[in-house]
Amino acid sequence: MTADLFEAVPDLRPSREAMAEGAVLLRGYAKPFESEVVAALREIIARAPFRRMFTPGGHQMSVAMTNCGSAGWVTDRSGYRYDGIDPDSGLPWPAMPRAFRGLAATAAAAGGFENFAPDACLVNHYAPGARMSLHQDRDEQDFAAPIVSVSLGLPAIFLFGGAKRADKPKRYRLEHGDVVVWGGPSRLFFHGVAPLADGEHVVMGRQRINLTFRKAN
Ligand code: MD3
Ligand code: FE
Repeated sequence: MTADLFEAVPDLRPSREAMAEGAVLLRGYAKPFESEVVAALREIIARAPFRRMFTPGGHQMSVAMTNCGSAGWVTDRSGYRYDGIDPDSGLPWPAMPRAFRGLAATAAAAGGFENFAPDACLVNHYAPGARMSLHQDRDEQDFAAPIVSVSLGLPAIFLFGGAKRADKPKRYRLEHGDVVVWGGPSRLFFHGVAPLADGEHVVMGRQRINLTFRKAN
């Protein structure tokens, strides 16, 4: 049985670490999905290239973004929102690949959230120096659904605060293949990413990519 094999070979047992109530870190969970996920990612980027969007305040983000799925997260001078159309091409965002859907749903279940069916995947691209300041994710309709994040490439320091902006963030190093499921009370916690340190990742090169699966609508 699979469960017995994991017991007998402790290095193969997926690790789970509670970060807060409803937040679970599954280190290396995405490794078995790596080749399919990276291949699907290449196709998405070919159809909907990364772009650095502008915040409503007029600042250009250091993180470059794209999306797949029926809804995509966008920001411009008029605000933050989900939109089914890529504003750069005027076309619908690429469909959510099967490999993405499968990884997100099995990880959510492993984190305690059955039947997670994301309609949006925001793909974040960090070059060395790129960062994401402390914020909440609150542009989605349904906060009962978790958010699942998959880290690829260079390691990053993830800043995980609390319900209030003033709550001192804890720091977590997120590496290639790590998956985090954020649900329950942690769903609306403040979080961010420290400036990416330079380096070279054997599979992904000089970058970090984060897949963020959400139920937007
Ligand atoms: C924690 N992205 O896209 S992982 C974002 O690594 C975002 O690119 C980061 O924050 C990144 O909004 C962090 C994803 C994440 C997403 C939602 C969360 C972490 C979260 C909601 C609550 C708490
Ligand atoms: Fe976020």
